[in-house]
Amino acid sequence: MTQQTLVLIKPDGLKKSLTGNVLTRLSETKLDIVASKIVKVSRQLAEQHYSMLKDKPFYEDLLKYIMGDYHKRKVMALVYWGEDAIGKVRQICGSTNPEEADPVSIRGAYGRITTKGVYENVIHASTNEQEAEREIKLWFQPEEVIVDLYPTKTVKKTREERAWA
Ligand code: IDP
Ligand code: MG
Repeated sequence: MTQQTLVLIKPDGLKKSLTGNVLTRLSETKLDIVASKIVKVSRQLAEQHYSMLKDKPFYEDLLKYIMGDYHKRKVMALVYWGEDAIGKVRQICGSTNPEEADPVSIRGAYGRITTKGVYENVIHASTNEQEAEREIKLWFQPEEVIVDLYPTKTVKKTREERAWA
């Protein structure tokens, strides 16, 4: 089944110069990258991305983590696309808890738990198709993705935009 999945290289991954390593590991999947960008994560985007976890005790620290308060204020966002994309990417990521993750997985190899209890696990990947759709639509606009993943509509935008001078 052809699927798409959202991948984020989190601020700890960028701070530790792990981008190349992570992308190399993900290339084992032979999936296509169909979108990518560097994002400065706002509080609003962080809250929307982790809305399902808002009742967890680690929620505030998680927001700070993904916004880059502890590392660099940026994440790399990508969409991977192809056969069984969701499972293939999750497999290489490893378990959520980096101490329990397979040592050769990305999280097992590069993740850590901070003394504050935050799981700094380097990478985010969608867990199912519903989550992938919600997350891809949150992080990317249709024109930023080079294939048609979901139905679109034409809207007239009137707000002023910044352009190269
Ligand atoms: P996932 O990233 O493997 O899908 P989720 O349960 O969706 O795991 O949690 C999102 C993120 O929240 C994790 O990647 C991790 O950074 C953080 N997190 C999850 N559970 C815990 C926890 O028990 N303690 C601290 N941080 C956690
Ligand atoms: Mg999750």
